[in-house]
Order: sequence, then C-alpha cells, then structure tokens
Amino acid sequence: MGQTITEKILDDHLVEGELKPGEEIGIEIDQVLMQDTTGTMVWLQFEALDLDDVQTELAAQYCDHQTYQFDFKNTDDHRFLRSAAGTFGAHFSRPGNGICHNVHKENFAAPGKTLLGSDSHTPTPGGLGQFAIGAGGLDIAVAMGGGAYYVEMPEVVNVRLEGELPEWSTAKDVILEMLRRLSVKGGVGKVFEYTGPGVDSLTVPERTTITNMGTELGATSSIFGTDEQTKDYLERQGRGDEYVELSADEDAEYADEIVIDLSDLEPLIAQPSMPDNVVPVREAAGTSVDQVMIGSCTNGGYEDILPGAKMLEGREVDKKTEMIIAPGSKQASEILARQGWTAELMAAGVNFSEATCGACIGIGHVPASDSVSLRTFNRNFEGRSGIEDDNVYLCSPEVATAAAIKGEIVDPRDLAEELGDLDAPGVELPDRYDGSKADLISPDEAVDDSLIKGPNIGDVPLKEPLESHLQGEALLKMTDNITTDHIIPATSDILKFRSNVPKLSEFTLSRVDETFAQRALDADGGFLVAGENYGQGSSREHAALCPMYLGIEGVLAQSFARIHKANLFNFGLVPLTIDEDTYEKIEQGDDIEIVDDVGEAVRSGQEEFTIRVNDDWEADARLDASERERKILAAGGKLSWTKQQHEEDASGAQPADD
Ligand code: MIC
Ligand code: SF4
Repeated sequence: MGQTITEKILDDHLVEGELKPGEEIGIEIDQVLMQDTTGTMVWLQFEALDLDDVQTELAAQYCDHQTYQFDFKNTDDHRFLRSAAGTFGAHFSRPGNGICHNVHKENFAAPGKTLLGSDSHTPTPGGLGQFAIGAGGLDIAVAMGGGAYYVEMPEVVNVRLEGELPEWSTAKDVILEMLRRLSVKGGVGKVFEYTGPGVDSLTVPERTTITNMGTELGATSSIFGTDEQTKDYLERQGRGDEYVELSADEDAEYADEIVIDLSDLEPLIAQPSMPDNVVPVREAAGTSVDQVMIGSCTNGGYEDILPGAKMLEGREVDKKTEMIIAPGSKQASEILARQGWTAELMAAGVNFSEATCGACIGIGHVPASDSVSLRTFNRNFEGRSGIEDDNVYLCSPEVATAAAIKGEIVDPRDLAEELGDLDAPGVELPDRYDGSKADLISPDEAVDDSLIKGPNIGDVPLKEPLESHLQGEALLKMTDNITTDHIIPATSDILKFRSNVPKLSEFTLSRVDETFAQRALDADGGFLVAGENYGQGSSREHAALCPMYLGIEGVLAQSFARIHKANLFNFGLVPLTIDEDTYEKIEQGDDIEIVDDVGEAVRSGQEEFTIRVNDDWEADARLDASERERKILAAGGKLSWTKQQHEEDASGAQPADD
C-alpha cells in the first residue's frame, strides 16, 4: 500500500511502534528548537538528567518572546540560554534576531527531517516538507539527549487544494477557512497534509502561514510535499543543496479528505476571541479600528510586510489608527530596509518594533481599553493581548493594511474599488534572502563553556511517585477550551518568572480565579475540573508544572489538548476523562475521591476508574494512556522516570516493570 508524506517521514524515523492511527510511536528526532520562555526549563532539565552534549543533528536556541528585557530576569534568562547553548552544543540566536519559527525556517528547516520544538507553532516548516511537532520542554530535553519522542500516531487527513487564490485572497484565508470549517479542536489527533493542483501556486512562505496556524486547529502537525516552489525557496535562502523530493504515493490512503477550492476563497477574518470565530471580512466591515499590527510567526515575514508596504506607498495610516510592524525576523527587516521599504512605511505613519513575539503575548503594544485591534497573528484568546475584554481580530496583512488606510474594517476589494488606484500586491519573494548572520552563533563560535545562572533561575521541582489513594477538593471548575494562557499567562509581569517555578505558581489560573493558587496551597492536594479541549494553545509545560507545584493531583476534563495532556503525564498529574453528565454534576468545592488504588491501577493498565463525589454519588472516569505514559505517571513524572531509566541502564539492571 502506498504511503502519505507523513507516513514516509515517520517510517524513516520510527524506532518503536507501528504507524497505526491512535497507537503510540517512538520517533527519532533530527533537529530541536527552543525559545526563551520555554528553553530555560529545557536546559535545566537537560542538566538535571546529567546529559552532557546535544545528540541530535542540530539544536537551536532562540531568544524571541521577551526580547525587550524589561527586567534583569529576562536578560539573565537570555544569558543562561547562551551559556547553555555554548556548553552543550546548540546554535544560539541572539535576542532581536527573530521569532524561532521564522529564523529556523530561514536557516535550518530541511525537508524530510523531523523537528521537535518547545513551542506549539513548531509545525511551521511543514510548509517546506519538514515533519515538525511542538512538545513540552521535558520531551525536548530527552530528545536532545538522544531519546526518542513518543506521540500518538495521528490520522492523516488530505486537504486537497484546487484552483488558485483570487486577487486579495491569501494563504491566511486558507487556514482561516479550515478553522471556520473544523473549529479549534477539529484537528486533535490529526496531521493535515496539503495536496492537489492548488498547491503549485503557493510559495513556501504562504505554505508556512498555513502549517503554522494548523496549530490553532489542535493538529499534531501540518505538512506540504516538496516541489519547484520548495527548491526555489531553499535556493533563495542559499540552501538549495538541502532540497529533497517528497510526495505522497499515488495510492496513499488518507483517513479523510477536505477539499478547498482556492478560487472560491474571499478575504476572511477571525473575530474576538477565538481563532475559529471566522466570518467574511465584509460581515465585520465598518467596525472602527484603533490598532493594526503586522507580525508574528504566522504573517511576520518579508513576504507579509511587503504587501502592506506596497499598499501604503504614497498613502498614510488613518489618523485614528495606529499601525505597528513587528517583523518575524531581522533578516526580513534588513532586506526591507535595504530595499527602501522601511522608509516608505515609516513615511506612511507605521511604527517598527524589533523582531520579536512581544505583542502576540501582551508584551508591548497592549491595546487601549475598549478598543479594536486587527492583527496578522494566529491567536486572539481573550486577554492574551495584555488587557482583559480585548477585541482582537486575526486577518491577512492585506486586510490589516486596508483597515489601517481606512480606519475601519474593510474588505480590501471594496477599498480598492473606492480608491480606484489600489492594486492587489500579490506575493513576492526577494531574489536572495541575504540578511546578515551576525546574530546566529554556531556551536563552534560558542561564547561560553559553562552555565551562567542568575538569582532568578531555580531548580526544577520533582514530584513523589504516584500515591495509591487520591482524594481532594474540586478546587476549580472551568468551562470548555481553557487555554494555557488562562493557566499560566505569558504577559511580561508573569513571564519573567518562567525559570522560577515557586514564584510563577502564584499566578496559576489567576485569570480564571485570583484566589486559586493560595487555595490550592492551603488545600494541600485537589483536582481541577474542566470541559472540552482543556489546555489548548501553547506548549508551555509550566501549565502542568505549576499546578503540580501547588499540589494538584489530577485533572478531570471532558477532553484534553494534545501537548498539554503530554505535559500532565510528564509532571505526574493524572488526566482523567469524564463525560458531560459527570462534568455538569460536579461542582466546585466538591470532595472527589478516586475509589481505585490509583498507583496500582495506573501501573496495571486499568482504563476505567470510579470517582466518588462528596461520599454521595459515583461516576466513571477514564485514563487513556500508553504503557510508557503509565510508567511516567507512576514514577511521579518524566524527569524522575528518565533518571530511573538512566540509573538502571548504568547499573545494567533489568527495569522492574519492563
Ligand atoms: C504562544 O504562542 O502561546 C507561545 C508563547 O509561543 C507558547 C510558548 C510559551 O508559552 O512560551 C507556545 O505557543 O507554545
Ligand atoms: Fe511567538 Fe506568537 Fe508565534 Fe507564539 S504565536 S511563537 S508568541 S509569534
């Protein structure tokens, strides 16, 4: 039987399991990437595991999220990361050099290779045929030390693209259309493989906009095959020799097929405050706009800023609107500056930020109260921009720039008709991506050979092995689609404590209930209760680590987001699935007891559990976990388990439970 692109790459990298959807597989990882706000934990865990050197073909550490360094703690984190990259053998990208996904795509992403990254948008280089997955930091540390990465074999869905994008419709509209059809949980357990005749006309930067934002569907990854466009992009990046041919076999079998006719797509926009709240721009037209931003790992590239520059040439940003461009990489800024576009944009009234994530997580350019912000980003979860009750819309650079010109949301086709001389900018790549590499330090050029830890950089807390009796209060009951931004927000006041778990834990779930952290500490154990898709969004393992630090024993939810569920196992928290009736019936403050001997049940492979609530009624709860995940859970988390494995390997002993 023929294979899909996903199956081909996974087959090449398979070290354990079978490529059967739903089964756990272990794969070899070729490349890893880390960013500044998850990277410190990765290296602290790498150190705690007594690992000496990076074992993957390539590891790259980026400093991109908090590059303004408002606080010495951020700067200390960056210095620690540089020292860790130097000590252990990773590439280091200096603060301001750009967002990990953009810089990785430009410099290292390679078709046919596997990439694991401590950021949920790691699937970005799927746009050039790399199989890339986002994961928690501990999984990255283990993979970087040479261990396999374990993941549930996803279903592979064929997204067949037909036709060509009409003028003013863009790659962003392709992924917004996917979100409109499938919702933010429509991709859980899936890989979206983009095929069909419509693919030919899409350049690699357009493809990476689509694969990047596949994360918002909850997908494990998204990928395109390779072709002339891939070759062309790699050549322009000076890496033509890294091209490999990659396509699905004629008789490849997909779990499902989605057809999108590109020629039917019109400009779309995601309304506040979920990426799947998508409507045609015309439906939102007329809304006054206070702020417009082009940037982020989705649409912050040269090819995303240039359309805005062309549209603004000889024009000005409307007087009631502010427009900011935060380039995805310094390479993009440098090329635009050399070509003179930066000056054009400045003359039009645009402000330039350094190349950073920044505003995407509420660091800088926080919208005014009761205002509207249009952004080319990928997430508009409520409050993520830095102010509660925000109104953030997500759209293409063309739609964003049209709004900046008009001061209100407008379909660019209508604006073009109104102005008479506004041409659709289309997509244009530079002849050569010839930005400087001054900010990229290779392992051979390393500045440090030992770790430099500032006073804010703490140890990684460990948990005791799983107890046999778990009982405690339902400390917080939450709704559907709780994001990791709710669990541990990433705004600058909180982000600076990412390397200091005791301090960071004080902010756990503060956006849902400010009293939670203290109540959890006082209760000395307890549970979280949630609806569907608990933990969607970021890969930040702090969203499991901090509840663990506060003594939370488990989470009862109707369903979980993939990366977060893996993080719960990694930090020894029991993720139990409950049905809707049970969810409805449990109230915050209820006493919850897991009736079974939990430690024993987890080890023995038991799937069905009984919970007793208030010593009054009982309900079923389910543990969906692989054998490996059960061992991790029983050991109190992946750090303890991996250490145990290493000790057993060193002593030549046979692991007791194998
Ligand atoms: C995000 O977009 O939410 C982040 C910030 O990039 C996170 C990583 C983090 O929390 O540090 C992600 O997507 O994984
Ligand atoms: Fe950075 Fe935003 Fe992309 Fe996350 S989604 S990596 S915060 S730009």
